[in-house]
Amino acid sequence: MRRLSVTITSSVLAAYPMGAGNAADLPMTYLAADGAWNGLVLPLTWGLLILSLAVIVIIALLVLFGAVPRARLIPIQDVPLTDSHATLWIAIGVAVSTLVLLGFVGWNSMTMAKVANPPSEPALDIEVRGHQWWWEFVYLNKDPSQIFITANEIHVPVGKPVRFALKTADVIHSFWVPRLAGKTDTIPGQTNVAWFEADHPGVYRGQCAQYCGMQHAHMILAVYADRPDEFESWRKAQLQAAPEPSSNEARIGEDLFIERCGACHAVRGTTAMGHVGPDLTHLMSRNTIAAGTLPNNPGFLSGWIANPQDLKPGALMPRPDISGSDLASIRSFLLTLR
Ligand code: HEC
Ligand SMILES: [Cu+2]
Repeated sequence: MRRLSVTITSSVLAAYPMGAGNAADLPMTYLAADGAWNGLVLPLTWGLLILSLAVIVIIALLVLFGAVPRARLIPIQDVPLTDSHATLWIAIGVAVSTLVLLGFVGWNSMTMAKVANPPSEPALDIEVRGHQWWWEFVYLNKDPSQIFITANEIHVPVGKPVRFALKTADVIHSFWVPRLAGKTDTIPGQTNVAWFEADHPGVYRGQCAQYCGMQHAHMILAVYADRPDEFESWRKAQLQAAPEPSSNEARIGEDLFIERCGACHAVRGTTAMGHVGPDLTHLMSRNTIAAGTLPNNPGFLSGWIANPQDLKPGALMPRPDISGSDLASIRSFLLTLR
């Protein structure tokens, strides 16, 4: 169903260029590090992986060895109940595993202590709110005029630690950007704290890592690690309110948007102030919509507004009962939100 409607919308509007790189296409791995947090944890990850593989191989070899019929089989009733030879091997086995496990407990505790806090005072504090099935990001600041909200895509300055206050609007989600840091759950009624630092400029894919309902798999996020000057100009742009629409159609679209969509979506600079769905003030600065599910271009935008349930079944945005011309006006308003 989804593929069908995607094909229809994309072929109808194939003339529009696709947004640059969908985060959903990026690989996810925790076995490579791109920043301080994962850099500190990676040796432990590999250590545990190698140990676990070694245990599997050793146990498998011992089982094989035990299963191979020996020249002289002892009838079961002749096997002594206690055998000092066997007890010795059991003692050796228990001692070796205990020592190895204790070693890992120590290594684990040391690593946890190292990543408990960022190496230096964070350059940025972001409040993350998990929603079924998208991410809301509030860029916190002591100065209220510097606070802004965005969704599903975050920009961070490269080479600087960023701290996250993790909350949820509904159920338990888990904030996970594997190349940068491990998972941290968002738990109702609680604020968890996480941090990471990106070493290289680039895009890192993240994903909700705690099953949270029907569209859990389409709860993707993207972290854009920008050079400090790029980050600063992005931040300045995000702080701006939406511009006054210049075309007539976009102006009509704005009124329709406020009336039809404003209870759930906010566009700063207008009277649309809902917070049920993503803040759309700078919608067109994002590469994807619907939490990394679709590229953000006029085609998918139309398809999404016309019937979100077709593209992301179960999403908490209802199918609006709207005429084609109203939809076109709303779309031309949305396209002004850069
Ligand atoms: C009942 C609340 C509600 C109403 C009404 C509503 N939306 Fe939404 N909208 C949502 C939610 C929730 C999402 C997030 C869906 C997801 O990704 O799972 C969303 C997502 C979107 C997105 C994608 C944003 C992004 O960055 O991913 C756009 C664009 C959008 N809505 C436009 C509209 C328009 C235009 C209207 C009016 C015709 C509208 N919405 C009406 C709740 C609503
Ligand atoms: Cu989730």
